[in-house]
Amino acid sequence: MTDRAVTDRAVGARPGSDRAGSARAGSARAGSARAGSDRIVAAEVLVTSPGRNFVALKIVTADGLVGWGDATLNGRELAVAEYLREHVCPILLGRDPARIEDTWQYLYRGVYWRRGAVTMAAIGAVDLALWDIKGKAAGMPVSQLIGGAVRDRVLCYTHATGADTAALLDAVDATRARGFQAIRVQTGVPGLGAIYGVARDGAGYEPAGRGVGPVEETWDTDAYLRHVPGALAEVRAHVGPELALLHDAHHRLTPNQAARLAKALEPVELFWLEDVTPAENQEAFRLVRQHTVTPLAVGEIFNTIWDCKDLIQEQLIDFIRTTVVGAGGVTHLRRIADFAAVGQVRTGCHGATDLSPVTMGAALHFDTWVPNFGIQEYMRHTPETDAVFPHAYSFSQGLMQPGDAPGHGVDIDETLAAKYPYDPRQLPVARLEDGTMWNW
Ligand code: CS2
Ligand code: MG
Repeated sequence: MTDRAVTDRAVGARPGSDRAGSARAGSARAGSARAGSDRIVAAEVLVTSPGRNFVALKIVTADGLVGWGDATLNGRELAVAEYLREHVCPILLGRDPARIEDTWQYLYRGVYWRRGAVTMAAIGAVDLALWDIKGKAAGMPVSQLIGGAVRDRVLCYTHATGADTAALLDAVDATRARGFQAIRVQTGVPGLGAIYGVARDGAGYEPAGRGVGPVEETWDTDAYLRHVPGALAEVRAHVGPELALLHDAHHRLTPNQAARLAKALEPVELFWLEDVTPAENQEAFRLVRQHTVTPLAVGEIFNTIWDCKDLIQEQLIDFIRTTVVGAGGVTHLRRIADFAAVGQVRTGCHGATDLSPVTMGAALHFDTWVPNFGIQEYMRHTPETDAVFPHAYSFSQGLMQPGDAPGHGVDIDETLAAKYPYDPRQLPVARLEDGTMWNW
């Protein structure tokens, strides 16, 4: 274990110590966090790498309750870890853990530099830890606290990938045999080498690789557009009409190319087509929407309701992909979901392996509650990760359920976590054949 491995810096104090006392005085001056009886007495950041890097936040209360949050930002993990350690953990001390909304507003409005992936992942981690504590204090799962489940189990999808169509069909068959009723299908493209989203050599899909710099891949949108509609039509013919099929274009297309692809894929009857075009330019979705009825999903890289606003208001999308860690926790994701319901947009939380089991547990509580639920992404973590993060959630026959443990139901074995020190990893980059940097 290195000193980076675990509990890098415990910012905290025992009840009654000077530090806790002065932090309480600070809260009192702000007139904010004095109502409840409990207080936050420690906030620690833990970085562990059981197969890939995860950042976790542990909040401890004077009553001895422990809450866990996920703060993992794939490929930029230590930025969030430092943000929490230096800027957030010290100001949590002495606050009332029950006042989740006030803490959310304090961290969001208080910083002045609002939004952004790093800030919102840090706020998300605090929020998840506080909901976990509230659940443990009440002896209730998070889904109960936010209004109670409207469904016991939720539909989830996983990924099947193949370097060519034959390999993809085999992968789809194997995935169905595991019980999945919804499958995201990604295929290699003739003439191109390894591409993002397609697992290499049948290995488990993990986008972050080791090495000094990122892996460089070559991308050719015309080759992709020539190949994908036919390949996905073969998958549909192979599986029949009922299996839900999804596809992720990973922000690579121009608006016109995106519209052409979505239109060409209409006969495949996708559950959704994801990230057809970079969503920084949200007007692009107007062009895509005008030309197709293929359902559109976007939002795994969105951080706040402001990123989703126009797309929902103008009904340019069908599914919103934000999840708890990326978008400021359960507190903020609820707002996004309620706003999405106005436009009959359904949820489809991001659930790749770079989101820790803490996010999965909290997302599943949210999923069982949210009225406008669509689907949940689920990629199995490695057995090492599952051992570090014992959890109450489970998968069976294509459905997941969060379990009924108090809080979000995900714990961390700190002794085991300490055996997996931080392991620098890089996400790949893509270039066009002439060397131009492209979206991956
Ligand atoms: C993907 C993710 O799950 C998805 O839909 O887009 O693999 C995403 O690229 C990674 O989570 C990035 O960290
Ligand atoms: Mg995606």
